[in-house]
Amino acid sequence: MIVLYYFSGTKKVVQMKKIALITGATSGIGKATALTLAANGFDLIITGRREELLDELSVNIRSETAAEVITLCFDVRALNEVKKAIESLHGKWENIDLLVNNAGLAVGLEPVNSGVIDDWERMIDTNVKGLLYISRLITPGMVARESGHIINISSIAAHEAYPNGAAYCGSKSAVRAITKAMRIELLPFGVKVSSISPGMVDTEFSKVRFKGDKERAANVYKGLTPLYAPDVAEAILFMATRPKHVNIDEMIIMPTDQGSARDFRRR
Ligand code: NDP
Ligand code: 8X3
Repeated sequence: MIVLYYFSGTKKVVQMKKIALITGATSGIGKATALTLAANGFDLIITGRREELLDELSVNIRSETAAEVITLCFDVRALNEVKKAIESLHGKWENIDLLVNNAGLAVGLEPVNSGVIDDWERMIDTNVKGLLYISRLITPGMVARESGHIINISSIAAHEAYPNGAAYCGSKSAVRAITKAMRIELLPFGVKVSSISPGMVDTEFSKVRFKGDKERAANVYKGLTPLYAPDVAEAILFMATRPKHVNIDEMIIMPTDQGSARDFRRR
């Protein structure tokens, strides 16, 4: 909010639009969150590795909403790329109000005795280190302004470890622990930190987990109704629009057809 005083003595309060930076906005939950936040008054910085999808999304957002949007193309695992991208922000775009740490993935589904080490590195580097890199670069501004909100996308896998998912479950448990530590670290500065843990969401997630095997990916959602990305985006919008004195620390959101990480109602 800024307050303008005119020579006439009148005072005008101008509500500035909030700025949200969303990682992993090229697909799934991140893309739906971008569309939802844009439709609800946020200006956006959308990020991801696939530049053409970022460009496509920014065109859609501009044509469908009044939101201003800029794109930043980088890999969250590459600290130098993350730094360059965040340092390229100028003017109002430096003042990020909401950071949605969403970029992430599962790769492979194997037990620890035969798992692929490169898969583990991709998950830990993206889901854990990438989230920390972005947070390291964006939180100083929030601390200086004594305001801001970070929403980390965790998973039901952080709450219930399952077999063949040691690295993914571990990475999402790390996100949950990081969220709690960050909340306490940023408490003196009035910066909110939340996490949301979805169950099964039908996105590109399973295609990535099964390394492009479309049939195996489709089987995950067979016979049940999973969550869809806009369901999670709406929950993120709810978290992001609570009054200043309210923080949703943690939210678990599941499909009605899913009772736990491993229990499903399939018909
Ligand atoms: P998608 O695969 O549809 O989207 C993942 C997004 O992350 C893409 O935009 C991708 O963009 C981005 N991304 C992945 N790796 C990188 C990287 N190295 N650098 C930058 N961006 C990256 O999956 P979801 O939308 O489902 O996943 C979003 C988040 O939700 C993840 O953190 C996931 O773990 C979590 N989640 C998903 C659930 C599900 O069942 N789908 C359930 C619980 C949590 P690009 O490829 O363009 O870089
Ligand atoms: C994605 C959901 O159950 O495959 O985080 O871990 S699950």
